[in-house]
Amino acid sequence: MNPSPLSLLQLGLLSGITIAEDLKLPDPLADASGKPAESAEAWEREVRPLALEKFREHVYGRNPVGKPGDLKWTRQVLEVAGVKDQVIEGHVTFSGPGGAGKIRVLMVIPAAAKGPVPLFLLINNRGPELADLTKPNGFWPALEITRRGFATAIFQVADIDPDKSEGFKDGVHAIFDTAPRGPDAWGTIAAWAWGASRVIDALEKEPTLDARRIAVVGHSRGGKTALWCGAQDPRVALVVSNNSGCTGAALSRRKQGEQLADINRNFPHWFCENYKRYNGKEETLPVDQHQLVGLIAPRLAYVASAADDAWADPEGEFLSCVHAGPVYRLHGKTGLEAGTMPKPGGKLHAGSIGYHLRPGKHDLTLTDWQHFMDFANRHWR
Ligand code: GTR
Repeated sequence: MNPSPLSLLQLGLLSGITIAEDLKLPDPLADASGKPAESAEAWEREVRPLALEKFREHVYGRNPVGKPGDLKWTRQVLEVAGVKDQVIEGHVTFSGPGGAGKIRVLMVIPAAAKGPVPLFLLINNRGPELADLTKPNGFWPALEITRRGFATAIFQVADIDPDKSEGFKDGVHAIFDTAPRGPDAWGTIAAWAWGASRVIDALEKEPTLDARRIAVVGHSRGGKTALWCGAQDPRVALVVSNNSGCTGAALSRRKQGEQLADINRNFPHWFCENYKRYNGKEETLPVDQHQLVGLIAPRLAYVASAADDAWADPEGEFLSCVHAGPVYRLHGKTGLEAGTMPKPGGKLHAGSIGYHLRPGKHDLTLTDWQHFMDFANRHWR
């Protein structure tokens, strides 16, 4: 990776220049009056609700519903040829004014599990064939995850909202959007994040799982979803963002790789209408993405970049982790262990924010998963 002159300047923070001065990032500790919170309690009371509101209003949109009153989880054990682990197929069902919804979940629990096991829940934004346990793949290496002692589950984003711009006529929008949609109505990423929380509603009751050690993992658009889910849902103990890029972990104000005008043009359904007002005017956004990582504090956050993934701006993803640090430190935690971006192949696993830079292109691979599991082992065991 050859950093541009601009990013070298921004990485000048490593030699004492702070990027906050270069990019004028919003202070992740500031309350409504602009004063930094002085304790974790004050931050939780004054800053967290405010930051969540800003992300709802200007970026992801507002959900019209929380946990539906009639949410149900039905499941059965499946026999899969050649798989010794316990395989469970279940459905989360719910309804709203516009009809009923159903999310299929496939879960694998290590055969050797002796007590409640931690879970890696993958938000699958690719094809359902990746959930076929008879065809091992790096995107969801289920049997490698169970071999290392974790349970894992997967669901398809399309079960919540198909990934297309059709005027919000299908998926959970058709079920729950009654009033005409306002400029802050939820987009598709918010809908997926809501769906991930509904899967957690179901899985937190599974007796073989440890509900205090649930990791939510997403790649790219799924990574944006994992971050927004974890920012809002305190049951997520570890949020994993893989190559999430623009409106995921990458700082918008850097305007490197994919920018707001690109994402809002190509994916007009992902975010709320208000977000389009900031196309080309990233510096006027009331928030930036380091605050999203900060909203995960004091829980564990993990950001993974790929060295050849310039579209996702690896440096911008790394710098969000750096600038979420003050929120972690206020909570008595180390954010990233160091402010220096690792070289390709390098990782930072000691702090409550983990990071690695995988050599290669935009993808979710077994190498990424090995890092996620190493990080979880280090902090959970
Ligand atoms: C790209 C998009 C990115 C990222 C990616 C993906 O086309 O520009 O923001 O989400 O798709 O999901 O793979």
